[in-house]
Amino acid sequence: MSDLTLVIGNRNYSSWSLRPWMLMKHLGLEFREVLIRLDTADTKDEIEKYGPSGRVPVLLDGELCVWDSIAICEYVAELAGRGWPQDRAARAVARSVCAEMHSGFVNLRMEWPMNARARNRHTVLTPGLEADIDRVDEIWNDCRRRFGARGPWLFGEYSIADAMYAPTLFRLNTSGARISETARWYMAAALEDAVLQSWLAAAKAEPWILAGSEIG
Ligand SMILES: N[C@@H](CCC(=O)N[C@@H](CS)C(=O)NCC(=O)O)C(=O)O
Repeated sequence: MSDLTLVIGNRNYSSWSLRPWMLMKHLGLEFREVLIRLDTADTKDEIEKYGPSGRVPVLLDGELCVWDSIAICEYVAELAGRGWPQDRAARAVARSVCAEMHSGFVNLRMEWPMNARARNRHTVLTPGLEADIDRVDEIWNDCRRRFGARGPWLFGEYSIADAMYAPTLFRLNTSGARISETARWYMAAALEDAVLQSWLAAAKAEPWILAGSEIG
């Protein structure tokens, strides 16, 4: 039996927290949530009560501590017995696009920080930002075309890849990114997802403002 607690940051701004939270909800796992406000004098001390990296998300399963979004996604997928595509080739591509998101997209991350409830933001499109958006578009097209036949998600059924790209949905939506028709279709369907909508509703109810993420 698992005894799961997911430690997250502000729902409106914490893109890394959103990823395992989305996956765990989609996998139907029950868990408690602990929310730690980011960017306060106590943030580091509060996070250190739960995990060693000074960052959220952190997952506690009884005595076990798992930190870093991708490690948490892997762990809960093992608990649930699903989360990656079943086909080996599809799974390898899913792992590739997850690794690329986890290690890259620096311009997208810095220039369009996640601000889930914000709309109609306008910023200068730098070449680096444009390249990141184009690459996301290319990934979504490729996954949908090759692996998406069995459902609306990147690999048909919901997978870790959709969770890893969930903050990108908010980022592109906030700033009205121009993307291809296939990417728009995926994004529209994924934004309507009830699980994502429940995160957004909670984000909208948060009173806290992080000035550094209020861009555009
Ligand atoms: N590589 C980590 C990144 C986690 C991360 O940067 N989390 C941010 C919130 S989204 C954080 O904890 N910031 C705390 C701080 O900067 O004090 C992961 O994938 O989980």
